[in-house]
Amino acid sequence: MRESNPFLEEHVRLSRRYFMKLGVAGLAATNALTHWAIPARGEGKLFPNEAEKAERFGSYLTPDKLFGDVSRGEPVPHELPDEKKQEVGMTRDSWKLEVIPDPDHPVRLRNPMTKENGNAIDFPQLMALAEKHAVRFPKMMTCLNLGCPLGMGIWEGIPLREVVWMAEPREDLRRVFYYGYHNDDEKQIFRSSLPVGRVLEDYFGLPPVILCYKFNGEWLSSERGGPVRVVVPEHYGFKSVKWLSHLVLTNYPHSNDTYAEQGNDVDSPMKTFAATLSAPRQIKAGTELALTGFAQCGIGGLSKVQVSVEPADYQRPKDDPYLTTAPWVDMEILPPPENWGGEFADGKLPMPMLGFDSETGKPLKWPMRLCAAHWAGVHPALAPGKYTFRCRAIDEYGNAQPLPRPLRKSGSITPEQFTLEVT
Ligand SMILES: Nc1nc2c(c(=O)[nH]1)N[C@H]1C(S)=C(S)[C@@H](COP(=O)(O)O)O[C@H]1N2
Ligand SMILES: [Mo]
Repeated sequence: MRESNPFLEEHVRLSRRYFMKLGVAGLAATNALTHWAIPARGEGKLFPNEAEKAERFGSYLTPDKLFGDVSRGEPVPHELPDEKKQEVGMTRDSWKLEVIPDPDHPVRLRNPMTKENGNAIDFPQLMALAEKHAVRFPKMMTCLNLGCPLGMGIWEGIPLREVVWMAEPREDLRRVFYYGYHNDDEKQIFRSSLPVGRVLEDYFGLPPVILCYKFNGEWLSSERGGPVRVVVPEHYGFKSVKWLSHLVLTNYPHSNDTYAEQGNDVDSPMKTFAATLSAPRQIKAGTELALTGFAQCGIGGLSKVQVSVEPADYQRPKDDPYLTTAPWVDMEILPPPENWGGEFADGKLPMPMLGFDSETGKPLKWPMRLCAAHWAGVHPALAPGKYTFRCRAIDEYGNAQPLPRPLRKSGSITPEQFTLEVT
């Protein structure tokens, strides 16, 4: 058994309070969370096991060192020695951002910003812009190709549009391409893109697309993409390019994201889904199931989390591929945490924060879009046998999520499902 883990305390505290209110024997289940053995990090960051997941979402915000890392490159840029980082612009002292027209699909710029002309943007200039324009907001980082989100963070930066306007675009600007340091090897480039409209305006009350330089109140670490990365609030991780070095303003009307090359859906925003953190795989007959978990509140919002338990040999009706007739039981979405975790002193968030009331420091809406929500609940006791356990979310519009997609590579598209044995 390992020592109690401070990162798990908030999830345990909230779910314990929930179970106490119900007077259920769920305490044992939530206590068990704190005694999971946490394996060495590494590969596990991409495919976390139960214990790592519990740790990643044990407090509302994920500390940097527990965050999942998806970085390409030979070598991976954040593992370069410090001297090399300094040489290639991967430190705050040496960082430069060029803003240039696309040579193949030009845009007229009055003020292209390049190292050659001596007017590329540097970190002190970015900080000067931050004094006027800095924003912060909470967002979950999720890789389109991985089931488990990489973590939940507070991202701080300046709206990308401020820098686009500085280049004084005059004509033909349709998209913004951007990429980061890639070992000066064309083949290693990791590029993403956005329509200019999304850069210049914030649709549907979304936070702006930012040039991000702080994560959970600290300078953005090299692993998270520091000194500066793009963060696109509503998108999967691949739009949030790390070690940003170039903005390319283009008249090309299509996305040319590196991620499109592997058959991914590169334009659909983050989906809503729910999953368990603590759920038995084996249980005694007559014992209620004490369950806890997290949800990703995607672009469709989140109104409910539900679980269902059906006999494993049950022949599901052929005309119900989306499981509408499964015996769904509502779970309870837990309230905002008192201690937000992450690296914030006292677990308090700095204000102002987009989506929060500055006076009270509380979120204006709960659960928050594009963020995590934690849940807990109890499923009635079962007779001995083998069962199929499922978990799903219901979005703000009443749709069960994730809704099916005819392309597997479009984010989490299958509800969580596992076998439960009752003895
Ligand atoms: N320059 C660069 N940016 C990148 C990547 C990369 O390999 N290189 N990976 C992307 C992908 S696919 C994801 S899911 C996110 C992961 O962000 P994180 O490592 O901070 O969790 O970063 C994105 N930004
Ligand atoms: Mo990703």
